[in-house]
Amino acid sequence: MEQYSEESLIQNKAPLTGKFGIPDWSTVHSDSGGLGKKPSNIEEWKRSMFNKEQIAEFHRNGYIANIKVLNETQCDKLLEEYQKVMKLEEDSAERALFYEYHSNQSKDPNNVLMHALGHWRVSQYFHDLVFCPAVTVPTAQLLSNIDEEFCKVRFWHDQLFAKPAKYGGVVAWHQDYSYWTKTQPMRHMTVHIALEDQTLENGCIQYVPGSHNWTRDGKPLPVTDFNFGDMESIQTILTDEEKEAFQPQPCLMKKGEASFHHPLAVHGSYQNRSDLPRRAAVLNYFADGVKSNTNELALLGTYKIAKGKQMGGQFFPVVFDPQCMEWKNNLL
Ligand SMILES: O=C(O)CCC(=O)C(=O)O
Ligand SMILES: [Fe+2]
Repeated sequence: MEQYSEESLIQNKAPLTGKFGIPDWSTVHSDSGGLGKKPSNIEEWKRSMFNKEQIAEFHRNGYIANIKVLNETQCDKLLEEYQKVMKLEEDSAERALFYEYHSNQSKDPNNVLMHALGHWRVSQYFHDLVFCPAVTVPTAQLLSNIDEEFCKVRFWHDQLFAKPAKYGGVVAWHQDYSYWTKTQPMRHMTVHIALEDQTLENGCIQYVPGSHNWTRDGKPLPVTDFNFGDMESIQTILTDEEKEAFQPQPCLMKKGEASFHHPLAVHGSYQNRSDLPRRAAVLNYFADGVKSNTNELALLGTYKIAKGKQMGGQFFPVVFDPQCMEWKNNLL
């Protein structure tokens, strides 16, 4: 059952205490300023917009990479939070707020992948990242319909992918929407932020250009490995034509750069054999109007949204609204 109205959460400036007795940042539906000042005029907002060429590149390849979204200080603040998140005890109140938490999703000690969802609820900085204009403004452009420049965007969920030094594991080739059976239609977006430089040695993210057109009866490719551990398992379900077109492009992103990808863009990453960790912060969004496709929970620890009802409420805040007074007045 929904406890708070969206209106009250938009006004709310400090996190309310939830049932586990600690502040829950999902009760704040705006940037709290933890990562820096919000844009105060249209020129500042516009700095985050993609140009026509960038939008065309995204639609052609299914992704666009090397977009600077965070500065050094912001990355360092988030990395500090990362350290805290990695150290949380299994029975802590904080861990109870996560949607998922895998210390090593592969279970193989030589192939370690820490993967978590829901940290925006426990960390002010990860919360504020969800509302970052450098991420939300291009997302509103890329998800918009043909007849509009921007659409209203909601947050779906966040993810951390951390590969420790030397034993860091792979993320097997996948399409994100193969895992997202609980929300439709497919108007989703992923933003993958490198919190430290990504290289071939530390397992940078890689994309298969054009693979956002690969479907099966209009649906995504089936999941071949729920734990992301078997890198090449996708090959077992590709057509000969897809196998031929399977030419991954590594994205050598600098600390603070991001890639934006289509929900069907095939991507993955190899092991981290370097002497330093490789950590990424991932944000997932959908266009306002996306509906629940299940009567079950979309994410553990949230509220049920009946099948056919629009996704929204405490856990799926609006992060960009082209109709919001601030944006509209400034555009006039
Ligand atoms: O960290 C990685 O290499 C994989 C991330 C991923 O699957 C994503 O950003 O959607
Ligand atoms: Fe992914």
